[in-house]
Amino acid sequence: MGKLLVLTLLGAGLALIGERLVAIRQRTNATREVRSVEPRSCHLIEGLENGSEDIDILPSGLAFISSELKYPGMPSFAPDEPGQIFLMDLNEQNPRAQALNISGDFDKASFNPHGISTFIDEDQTVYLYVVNHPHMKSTVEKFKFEEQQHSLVHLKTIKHELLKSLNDIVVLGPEQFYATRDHYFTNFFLVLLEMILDLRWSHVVFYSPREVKVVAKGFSFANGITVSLDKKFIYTADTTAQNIHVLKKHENWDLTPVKVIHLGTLVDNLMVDPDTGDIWAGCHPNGMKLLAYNPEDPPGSEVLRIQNVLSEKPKISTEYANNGSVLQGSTVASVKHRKLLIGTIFHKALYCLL
Ligand SMILES: [Ca+2]
Ligand SMILES: [Ca+2]
Repeated sequence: MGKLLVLTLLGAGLALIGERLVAIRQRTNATREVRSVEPRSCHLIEGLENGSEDIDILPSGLAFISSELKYPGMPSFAPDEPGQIFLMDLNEQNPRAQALNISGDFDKASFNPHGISTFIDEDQTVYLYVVNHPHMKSTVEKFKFEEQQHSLVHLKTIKHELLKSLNDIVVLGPEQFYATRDHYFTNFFLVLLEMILDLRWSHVVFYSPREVKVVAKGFSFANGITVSLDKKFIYTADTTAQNIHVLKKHENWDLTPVKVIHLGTLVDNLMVDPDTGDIWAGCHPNGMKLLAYNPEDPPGSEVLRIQNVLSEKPKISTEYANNGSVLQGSTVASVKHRKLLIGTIFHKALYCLL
């Protein structure tokens, strides 16, 4: 009886592991290859060699780029260098990326910038909010942008019990933002377990100085977050569920589900085209190639555009795709007047004319 029980338990255990492995391979598109798609003209951006995870473009055409992210489980080609924020002026004929100076009471050595979001106040002051992972923890840093000085002045660090394992942020008021928590756990091994079991404990948090609350939950891996042009809807990417959630924003900042757009690729950051309202999504066509990085068979890049987001049948098109020979691990695609910037977790960045 004892042996039979051991055998039964062993069999059940192996079956469960097998089932989980199959599920992970499906969630990460482990067998998928991409075919190249390239806009009219693209070139790599000089000076951005070690990641450009998130990119936010101001109405004036100035683009902020977060660079050199260190994220558990992901490769980093510049592990000893602190992160930086770069600026590019898309009004220039040949825009160049230049690192911004950071001033104020701020520990630059542990700067590890991830998702970013800009906010323009009524008096036209530009603020940049940055998800930071100093020593692999999560904070939100608020900076004031000083264009003449080409610098960011650090104003404050925001920390909260609910603001853990942060990924991206969208700022919608002088002190109000939504942020995605990509995992419930913060310990790497527990995160791994959370992913393997697909617990769906990832969520979206609302922050204001008065109130902090969870406003949307049940995500496998909540990642990019942004807002519609009319500010009525929030778009959130669920990476390993391979979809985008459209959520309605209410007066009290609560969010309610409207619909889910399935993309069949591992969606990372989302940006909205200021001219059309289309969503541009930086995606990972094959997540397994990211997790098990092999320079001989690198992870590729993919950018999708979603038109007529609120209609019954949104139109989804591939605007850029590459097998990793040019660009690896794309996270974001930011557009402004037919100019496109594509960023990556740890690799290069691309500038294209559409
Ligand atoms: Ca962002
Ligand atoms: Ca992200």
